[in-house]
Amino acid sequence: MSYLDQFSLEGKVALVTGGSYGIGFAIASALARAGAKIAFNCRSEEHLAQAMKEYKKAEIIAQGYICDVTEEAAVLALVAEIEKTLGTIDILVNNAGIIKRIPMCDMAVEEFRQVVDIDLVAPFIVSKAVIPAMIQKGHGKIINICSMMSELGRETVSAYAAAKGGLKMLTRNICSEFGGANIQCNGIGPGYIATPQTAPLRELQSDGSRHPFDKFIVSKTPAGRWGETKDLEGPAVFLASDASDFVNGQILYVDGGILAYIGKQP
Ligand code: NAP
Ligand code: GCO
Ligand code: CA
Repeated sequence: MSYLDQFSLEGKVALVTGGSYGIGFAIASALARAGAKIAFNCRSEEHLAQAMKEYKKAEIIAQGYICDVTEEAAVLALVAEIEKTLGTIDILVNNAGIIKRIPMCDMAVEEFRQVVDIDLVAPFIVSKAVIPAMIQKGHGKIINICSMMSELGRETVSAYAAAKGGLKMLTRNICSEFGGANIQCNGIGPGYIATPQTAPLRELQSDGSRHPFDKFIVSKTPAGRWGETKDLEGPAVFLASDASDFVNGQILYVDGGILAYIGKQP
């Protein structure tokens, strides 16, 4: 037994929601490299096909499914299919999420509801679908992908911040309700990570200069840079592995120091 065996995911089955690109793809790839068998889902056939090519290129065997995480019947069918083909799910990463950047008083209720549906209600739906088998098995790991907006607000992201703040508390509640069944539920709170979701915040201006928000975030980050999806890989393997068996209900912020920093003097 090597000391590092506690980080191994050999023999484990992981479901990563929204694993077709971005943070979900990176986390699924990391869990696979640590030994887990991977299942992921997304909504778009095109994204699924592209993701399967990318996983193959990375020499990762992943099973991909079309499933909208807000549809409970589809989620239950997905979990049953994974249990049939790969085995019961040991590790769930609730990663699928969207953001709408709209000033609150201009935001339609339906738009607010859609963000909360995907970013908060869906982690409840998927967690509820996998927990009974985790209890049966005597162990389980749930990792909820939270956000800086689990702690901070900013203009135009009211629905997203409400959902991610709720996801922080859902994480703590799953810990409280199922810690006794040896289920550890923790969150990862990424800082500002370069993915399609944040691409609008990094778009070059018409004069070729950097987006003001890009400059703002780099000044607010002690690391002095945007995060990359690979920055989340080690934290995800840690929280998915035996190495974190006594860590429960925590949000691990992987933010380059943003939450600790008042910001560079102008
Ligand atoms: P992204 O690039 O937009 O990817 C989102 C993923 O979720 C895609 O695979 C998307 O695939 C899938 N998805 C969206 N809605 C879905 C639904 N209803 N059902 C199933 N799959 C769905 O986002 P990201 O930047 O990688 O972010 C991933 C997670 O990290 C999100 O929860 C986000 O809030 C969180 N986060 C991101 C950052 C950041 O800076 N990027 C920071 C903190 C937290 P389809 O479109 O094909 O469904
Ligand atoms: C935004 C960004 C953020 C990031 C992330 C930060 O518009 O402020 O999209 O919300 O996605 O959640 O942790
Ligand atoms: Ca364990």
